Amino acid sequence: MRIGVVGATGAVGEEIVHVLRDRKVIVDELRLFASEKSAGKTRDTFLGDITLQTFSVEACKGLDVVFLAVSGSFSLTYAHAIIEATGAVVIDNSSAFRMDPNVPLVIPEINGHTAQGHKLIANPNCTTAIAAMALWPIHCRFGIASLIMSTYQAASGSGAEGMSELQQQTNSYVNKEQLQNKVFAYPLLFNVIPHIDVFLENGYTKEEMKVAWETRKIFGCPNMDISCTAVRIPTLRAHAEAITLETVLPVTCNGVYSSLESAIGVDIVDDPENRIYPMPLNASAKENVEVGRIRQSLVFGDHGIDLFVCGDQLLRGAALNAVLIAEFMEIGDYSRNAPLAPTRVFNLRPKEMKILLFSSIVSAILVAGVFITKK
Ligand code: 2RA
Repeated sequence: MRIGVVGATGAVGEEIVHVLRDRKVIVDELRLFASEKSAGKTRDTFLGDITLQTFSVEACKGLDVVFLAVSGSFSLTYAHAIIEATGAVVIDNSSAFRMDPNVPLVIPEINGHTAQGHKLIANPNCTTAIAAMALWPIHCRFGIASLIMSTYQAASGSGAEGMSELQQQTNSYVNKEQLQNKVFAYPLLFNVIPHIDVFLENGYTKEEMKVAWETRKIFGCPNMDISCTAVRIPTLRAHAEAITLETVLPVTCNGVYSSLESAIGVDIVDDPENRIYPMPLNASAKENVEVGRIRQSLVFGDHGIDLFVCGDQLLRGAALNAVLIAEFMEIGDYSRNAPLAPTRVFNLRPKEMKILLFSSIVSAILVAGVFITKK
C-alpha cells in the first residue's frame, strides 16, 4: 500500500505510523504531511528517514490510502477533493463526516462490511470506539436496550498538546510553581473536569452526545437509549469507562464472560479478589481493550450488567482503528454481515415487556373464563 498521513506530527498521526510498523503492514511508500512549520524536517520511521512535506491535494497523487489526522474543518475542505483527484481511500479521524448518512462510520470488527464501495470512511470518536469493542459482543447475544456511561478520559484525547500540558503541570507542581492551563478549561493535575468539547442546548457536551450518536450508527440501532457523562482526568493516554447496561434478554455475568472470551480485541481483566481489574496504566500501549468489574446490575436485575472498560485512546480509540480499516479494505472481504442482535419488541423496556406479557395472559384467562361461563 502507498500511504499518506496528514497531520503526521500530531499524537494520532505519529501513532498511525507506529501502528503501521507494529502490525507489519506492507507499506510501499509513506508520505508524511505536516504544517509549514514542520515541513522539511525529517522523521525517523520504520522505512528510514522521511522528510515531512506540506500538504496539497496534488501531493497525494499516487497514494492508495490517505489518513487524515487533522481538524474537522480541514477534512471538510479536503477529504472529497483528495478522493476526486487521486482515487485514494480517505480514512478521516475527525468528527466531520461521522454522522453523514452517506459516509460509513466503521469499527472493522463490528461493521466493516459497511465500508464496501466507499472511498471516504469515518473513524469513530475514541470514547465510542473503546466502549463499542466491549459492548458489541454483549449486544449480539443479549441485546442492549439502554446504556448509561460515565467516562474518565485521558489527556491524550486533547492531542499532544493535552499530554504535554499535563506533564508541564506535573513539573510545575514538583518545582512549586503555579499550574498553567491553556488546553483544558482548568488545571488537570489533581483535578477532574466534567467538560469535554462544547456544551449543547440539551445540557450534554458534544463528547457525550458523540457516544450516543456514534454507538447508535455503528450498531445500527437508531433507537438505543444512551446517556453519557464525559469527564477528563489526569491520566496520560488510556480512557476508562464505567458502563451500566439494560438488556433485552435476561443476562448473567457468566453469559457476559463467555461472550467476551470469544470476542476479538477484548481482554477480560476481572479478578477483584486479587486486585485485578482494568486500569489506564495497564491498558496503555495495548491494542485490546480491557473489560472487568463485571457484575449483575442492582438496578436492572436479571436484565442488567455493570462493567468497567479501559482502552488506549490513541490506539483503539484512533490510530489502530484507522489502520484496521485500511487493512480490512485491502483484504476486501465484505461478505461478513453484522450478526443480528435481539431487539426490543415495540420499543418496550424489558420491565414493560414483562407487564405486557403478564396482562395479556390475565386478559386471555378472563376472556376464556367468560366464554366458558356463557357456555
Ligand atoms: C477526547 N474523545 O478524549 C476526545 C478525543 N477524540 O477529548
